[in-house]
Amino acid sequence: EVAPTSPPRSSPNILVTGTPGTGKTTTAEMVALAAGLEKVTVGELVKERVLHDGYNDEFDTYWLNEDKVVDEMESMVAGGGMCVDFHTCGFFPERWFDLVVVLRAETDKIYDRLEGRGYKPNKIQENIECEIMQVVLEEARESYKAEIIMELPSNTVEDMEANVDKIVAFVEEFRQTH
Ligand code: DAT
Repeated sequence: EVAPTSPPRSSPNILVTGTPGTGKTTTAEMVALAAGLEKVTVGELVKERVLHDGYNDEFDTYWLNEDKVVDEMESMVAGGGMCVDFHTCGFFPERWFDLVVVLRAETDKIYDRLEGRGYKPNKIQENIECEIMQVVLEEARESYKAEIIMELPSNTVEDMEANVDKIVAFVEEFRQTH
């Protein structure tokens, strides 16, 4: 089987990933608005289009059906210009993304944000361990070239603004060179 070559894109596809509570959705929204990208919050898509295999009661989340997610999203990302946010990143085809942003946050920030969202203690604990173990960063490193991975701190509002500026600058540069 011959690997399909990446179609040329004049506008990049960006993946914003990280442990829940690191600020993906907020950051992706701001980037989409500032850079004129289309935003896809994969978690919402999974629920709305039933791209899952039922509910996992223990962790209050859906059992993700990765094949269904990839099939559903293929045509969305085909033309470029998408800003995608999701808490896991290894199952997307590598060719989809021009930039993979991994947001990072300190334990107490994650704790406060997830508690504020009403997460159960075991789910908060699981996510804090995930952040400490750099699970998402490792997954990104296993799945994408180092040159396209941008690891960014997301502890404060100032961090978020700086992150948005960096990502928007990438989008503008990409558009000028593609
Ligand atoms: P995620 O999509 O990664 O779960 P979110 O964007 O929903 O995260 O953010 C969770 C909450 O934390 C939300 O109320 C916004 C806040 N937040 C996120 N990143 C932040 C930052 N860098 N500074 C201050 N607040 C932040």
